[in-house]
Amino acid sequence: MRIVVLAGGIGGARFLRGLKSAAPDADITVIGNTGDDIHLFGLKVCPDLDTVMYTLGGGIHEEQGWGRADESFAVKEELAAYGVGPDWFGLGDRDFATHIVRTQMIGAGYPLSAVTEALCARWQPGVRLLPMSDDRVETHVLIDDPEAGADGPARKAVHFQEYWVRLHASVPAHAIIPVGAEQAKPAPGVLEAIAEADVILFPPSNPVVSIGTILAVPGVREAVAEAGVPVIGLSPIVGDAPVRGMADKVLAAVGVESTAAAVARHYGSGLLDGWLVDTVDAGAVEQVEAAGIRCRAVPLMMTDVAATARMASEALALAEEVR
Ligand code: GDP
Ligand code: FO1
Ligand code: CA
Repeated sequence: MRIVVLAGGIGGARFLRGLKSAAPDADITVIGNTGDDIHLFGLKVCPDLDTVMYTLGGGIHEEQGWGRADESFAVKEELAAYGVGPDWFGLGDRDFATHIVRTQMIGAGYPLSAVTEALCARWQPGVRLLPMSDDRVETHVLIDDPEAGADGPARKAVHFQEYWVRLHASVPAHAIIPVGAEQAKPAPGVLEAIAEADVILFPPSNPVVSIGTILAVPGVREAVAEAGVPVIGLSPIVGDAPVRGMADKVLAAVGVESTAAAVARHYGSGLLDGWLVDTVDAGAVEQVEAAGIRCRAVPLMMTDVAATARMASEALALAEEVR
């Protein structure tokens, strides 16, 4: 069975670990979000691609969910001693090596998709990991500008990582802008994988800045909608709040309530055939089905690989039900 998964970072990566366990013989292609990517110290950092690669390859910092296990921070300390920032983004020494290799290969002319394949040759994630695009797409967030003068614009755009990591999404987001998305082309293999899939899954990734950004690459949303195979999503919202992180802040920016039903309606029946909500949200099933999306309530907490594998099995079972 060929499974395509549109994935962000931690939510996507942890789900994929369960999916691999539930469907060990499946051919899994992951289309990864690159809107979180940021250039720091002259290096290209791809947080979501790396989170998937390290998690499936056994190199992830388990508790943190991003970055490398057994990390040290000598380079970060030395940069700080030079007064060279930003100091709010924690790049570890082991992680730096990944960004150096990536940046060097890109400088030599390799597209990000080829670089990702080369990095995965080391990590052997057991899935085909494709960036959504080889073109630069950078998510920016429109916020109030506390330093705005009386005549200037009252708002400013900051990089997603600045909003998320430096500001902890503590100020309202007025808009989410995937800069460059309109001009971006899907990376080689992306549209082909979607067209050849037997099932397409939306893991419990951020609906706006992870899956939303992937769908913003021209051609991807259309390819998913027209693939003619079941498209099944799992809610990242449980009990009217994100399980982890600040997805509620970016959902508010696009006018979507932080409920499992509202996220399903946001994707819509034109895209989604099935939606899994957590058992605490069983009351949402009827609302989701009223929107034309088949819905089931099952435990959706990825507490360990076995529990996550059961979630993946439920998603695949729902796919057969709607097929
Ligand atoms: P990010 O790029 O690291 O933010 O990761 P993703 O976009 O892939 O996923 C983030 C989402 O994962 C958050 O909105 C969380 O609510 C969701 N999430 C994290 N852990 C769990 C879990 O155990 N169950 C469910 N249902 N969602 C989860
Ligand atoms: N997230 C943080 O909250 N703080 C950090 O210092 C941080 C550093 C970092 C370095 C490499 C990397 O691949 C990811 C990193 N993340 C960090 C996570 C990253 O910002 C994620 O994109 C967001 O958590 C949401 O997707
Ligand atoms: Ca992300």
